[in-house]
Amino acid sequence: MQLNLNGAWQFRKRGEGEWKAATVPGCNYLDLLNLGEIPDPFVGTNEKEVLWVAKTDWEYKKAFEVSEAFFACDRILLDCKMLDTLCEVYLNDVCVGKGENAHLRYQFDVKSYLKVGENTLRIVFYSPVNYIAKQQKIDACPRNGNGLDGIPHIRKPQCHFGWDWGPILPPSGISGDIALIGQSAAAIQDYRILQHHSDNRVDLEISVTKEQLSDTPIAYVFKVLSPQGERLAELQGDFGDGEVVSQTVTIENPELWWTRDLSDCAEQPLYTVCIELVANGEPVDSVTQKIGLRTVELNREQDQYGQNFQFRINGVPLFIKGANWIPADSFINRYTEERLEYDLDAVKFSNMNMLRIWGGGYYESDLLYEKCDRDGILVWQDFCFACQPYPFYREELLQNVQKEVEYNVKRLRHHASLALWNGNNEIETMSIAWRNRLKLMEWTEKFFYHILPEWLQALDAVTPYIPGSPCGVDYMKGFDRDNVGDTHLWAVWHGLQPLTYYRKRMTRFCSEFGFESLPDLKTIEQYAKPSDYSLTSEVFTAHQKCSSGNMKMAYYITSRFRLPKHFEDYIYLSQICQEECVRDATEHWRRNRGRCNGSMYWQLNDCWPVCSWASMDYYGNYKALQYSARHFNAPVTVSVEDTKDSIRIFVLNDTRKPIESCCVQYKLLGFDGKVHTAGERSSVTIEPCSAKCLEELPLEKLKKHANLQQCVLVAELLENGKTISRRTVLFAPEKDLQLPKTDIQTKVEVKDGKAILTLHTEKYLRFVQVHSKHNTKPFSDNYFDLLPGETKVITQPVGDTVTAAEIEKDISYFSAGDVVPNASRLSDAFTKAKIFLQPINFGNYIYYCRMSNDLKLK
Ligand code: BMA
Repeated sequence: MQLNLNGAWQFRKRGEGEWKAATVPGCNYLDLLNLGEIPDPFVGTNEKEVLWVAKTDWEYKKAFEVSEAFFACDRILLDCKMLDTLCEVYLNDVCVGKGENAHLRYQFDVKSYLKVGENTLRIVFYSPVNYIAKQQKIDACPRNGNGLDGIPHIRKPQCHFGWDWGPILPPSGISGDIALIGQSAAAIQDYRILQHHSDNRVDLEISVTKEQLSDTPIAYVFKVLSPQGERLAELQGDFGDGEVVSQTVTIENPELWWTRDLSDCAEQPLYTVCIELVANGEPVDSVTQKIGLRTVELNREQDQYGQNFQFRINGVPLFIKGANWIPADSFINRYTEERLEYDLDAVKFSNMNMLRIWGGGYYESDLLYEKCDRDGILVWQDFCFACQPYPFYREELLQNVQKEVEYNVKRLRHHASLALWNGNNEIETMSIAWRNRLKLMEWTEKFFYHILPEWLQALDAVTPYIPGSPCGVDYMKGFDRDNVGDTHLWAVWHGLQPLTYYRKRMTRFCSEFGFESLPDLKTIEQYAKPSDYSLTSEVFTAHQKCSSGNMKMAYYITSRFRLPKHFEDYIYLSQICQEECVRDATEHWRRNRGRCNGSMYWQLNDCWPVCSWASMDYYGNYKALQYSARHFNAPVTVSVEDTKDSIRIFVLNDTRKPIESCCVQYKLLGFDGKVHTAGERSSVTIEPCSAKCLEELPLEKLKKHANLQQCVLVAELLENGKTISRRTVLFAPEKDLQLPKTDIQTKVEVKDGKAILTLHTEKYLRFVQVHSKHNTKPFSDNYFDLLPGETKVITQPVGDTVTAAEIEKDISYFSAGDVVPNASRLSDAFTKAKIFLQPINFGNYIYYCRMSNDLKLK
């Protein structure tokens, strides 16, 4: 029996003023915004104006009726899926419980406080900002470079308090579903489904633990359904005197679950397991769990390069292609299922097989993992600790965290997508700042290397665990090394190293690296006025949270392009640099597959409109990187390694099938379309899960055919005579070339809700951007090179009411040859030097140079 308590509530400042309309699930900021009592924090510099909200205590209340029938239940729970965060819960003015952890589901036993008829629930939330400030005075944690100090004192997404891409907007409120649940006879306290894989069969060991609520004897029913919904097994029996029962169901010829790149199916097969408790022939509690049949391992064996870091699904080694995920909105309650699908569409569009749910945010919603199960996307799940040491020596914190771990591990452990538990984000890396605080150092080791894995062993011994990311071989040993563990490579960007830096890094697995860019103009228009359009304006600085971030974009742009005259071109160029940075690194690691096993860039998404590392901005506009990832992450793709001496053409195959009679063609093409030289390699077999170099072209030889400054090298992978993948390489930075200006003949049609754009050019065009002024939906491709004489068709969802003429007006075309320089080359060099010499940048540069000196663990 359930009574849903979501919906209309009332709220006010604690003990003050009139009650006003609120919505649950929700939060104080959203309620105030709905009432028009605060300006939109995402616009202009409003973020600063609304901090008072987080410095205030709030209370929420709701009156509701409870019928007499409810009281026939043996137990009535007030079920709160998320209380954010520090709160007291009053039912009919009696305090029935407290909340102190937003990562935890609270269930309070309230039968004795309820009455038939009207009841009132009131929840008082205490200011998270005041709380952490107070706790800091009692026990100061090291300063937080990313936002407010003292965040380790509260169990709430740490990025709520500001991050180097996120605003300081820590909400309070009833942020998850809330309901009364009436239970009778018995309830499921815990259940477990373990898989034992052997030749062409999987044994499912299903167990359930009950909690007895009355004297009634309890029976159980287990059902297993195939992915198509047929009943494969049904088992039933009595609990007898025990609290736990366990049964095994065998599945012959199992349909295995794979990641997207290892499977031919758009959706993965999921079996259903239903567990039911029965009293007097009536079901009293049940759970339905979807599972995917698969094994997952993190192979960390010693090998010729050191110690491996390689995920395996059903024994098949993977190259991980993915991105880091942050909370999708500063106010998560307005994040809808539709938006989640949209974001996961971007993940699929970009051919990713893993998402890392980063530890400064949430353990995400059930929906996210369910959809990843469906789509064959693995999840690397951080525990929610990031960048700071936590005072685990405080018993209250440890107990609080233990409940959080138990709840979330039980909630997520059955997901086919779950591939890894990671203790934390970057606590060891950052510890340089608090190395003298021995107690913090000791407890960081104790917690992540001993306490947490011991808890985990009892809850989920199946999913691999690492103590932190990046990790080495032991506490504070090897987390920045290439021969062990995973790495976060920030020498490019934070350390101002050149983009080519990654080519020197043969990391076993890169779980973070990235490059910032500006969001789409449509997004900028939401928060800034044209008068703010400058990287140094107050509004732009407020929407850039990384110190010196806007200047760093300019710094890197100068390495390949001229600094532009028009502000809009900064958007374009920053996105191109970002795309090139991540593409080049990922391809490098894929070419070295086996030794390098993964590339997950920082970061997929944004929680508000901002200049950041995201490949898709807050409003869902794909940046150049999101498009490019579709190609560089494609399971089968061509890749070019260009060095100062040669061009090497590779084919990368991440599928389980060999590519038989693979054909690669290359040509050296003048910008005007003249073919200076060409060649082909065919009938080569590329083994499954491998990378192979098919051709090496010495530059000396190419130079004999043409002036390389006026040429592009095109490498293509063909299947049945059709190009399925293409790479283009220039022989000098764009700023030193005479790139043709955009001159495209276009044809626009609308069919089945899609715009079909046919583009044709007579000259070589570099990084063609097709931009819509109003439509956020992604094009089928974008930021591509067009070859002389080429015709390319791309599509974009537009709906049924738009005409071709309207689309023609809405869309513009731009390419690298169109960038107008702002000033002289000397002035660009001067700007670059000035940025480099800023103390924060120069300091970081030195730090990262030293970090990168010795990349091997001795
Ligand atoms: C990584 C992350 C985040 C941060 C990002 C960019 O280290 O773990 O903490 O936002 O870098 O600096």
